[in-house]
Amino acid sequence: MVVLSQPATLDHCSLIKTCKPTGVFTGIPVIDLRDGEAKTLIVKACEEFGFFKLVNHGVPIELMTRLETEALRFFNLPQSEKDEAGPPAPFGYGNKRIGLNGDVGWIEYLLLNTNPLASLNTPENFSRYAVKEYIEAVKRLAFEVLEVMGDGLKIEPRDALSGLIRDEKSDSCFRLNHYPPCSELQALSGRNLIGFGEHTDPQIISILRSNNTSGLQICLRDRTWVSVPPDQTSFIINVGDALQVLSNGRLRSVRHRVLAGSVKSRVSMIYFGGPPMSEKIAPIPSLMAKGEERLYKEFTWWEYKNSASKSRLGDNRLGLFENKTQ
Ligand code: GA4
Repeated sequence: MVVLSQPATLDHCSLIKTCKPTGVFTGIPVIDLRDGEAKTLIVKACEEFGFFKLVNHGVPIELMTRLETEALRFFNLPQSEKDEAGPPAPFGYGNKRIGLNGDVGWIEYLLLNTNPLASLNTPENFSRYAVKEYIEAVKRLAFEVLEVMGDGLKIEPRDALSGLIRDEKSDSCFRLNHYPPCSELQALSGRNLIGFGEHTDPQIISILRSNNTSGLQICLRDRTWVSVPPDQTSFIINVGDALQVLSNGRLRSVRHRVLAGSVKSRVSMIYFGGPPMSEKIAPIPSLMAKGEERLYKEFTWWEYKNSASKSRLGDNRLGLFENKTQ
């Protein structure tokens, strides 16, 4: 028997064998923000997949490429210089370790606090201008998407969702990820290395932009994993746990993961729009049908975050807040 020993550099990182999806999957819905039907299509996509791709979003591509170039310049610095920007507890530079409870991936990243009341914790050797400009644009987009979604859901008032992340105390953050190519992978044919392990996003909404390198996969209802092809001009938007609760499970917070590649590096930037820490999260009554059962107990965002900080990446963080019926 031949046993492949893992190269030292892959220590602690997981290798997985991915299977071809069985059913017919034609990709996540593509939605044009300027389409008159956008409100209906966004809601439908979030009910079915928890994910959609947004085009015609109005964010200039130059803002994206400028920040991508700046991110790559930073990630290509000597390790010692990058380490000066860390550790990410909870914000700063991180390398391989994700969170506080032993999760690892083939990744390095910068985690930034975007709370309007806090100062932006960009490392000294990073262009604050490029980050600020991008975050401002993507925040505005997040507000707009949540308002259009609010229209589609017929929430009163229309800004009930966007108001949660627009609040000056909103607990939102921004993540710049770098998945370097892993050359050892070529030797382990048919294997994939986990860049970022499977998880759901905690917040209300996540707005992701990546360069032209694949890697992102989402989990379908039948539990098969499907790849989301990269598109550097669009945004991939997904529902977070808090929005699943606010919509009493109607909009789905879906598991996703990122596989590392052997040739090209992947750079992604994600804005996570979350509510203020003291905000009470519970199903919104106007979104529930008469007699519909509440699937979740009310909790504050602080309570969720507190339990999330003790969780592993792949845990079901909403389990604790479910209303268990006999
Ligand atoms: C997943 C989504 C975001 O990247 C993130 C992650 C956070 C972290 O990297 O510190 C968490 C993870 C994420 C969920 C559970 C906890 C917290 C790592 C982890 C094991 C920034 C977030 O908000 O939640």
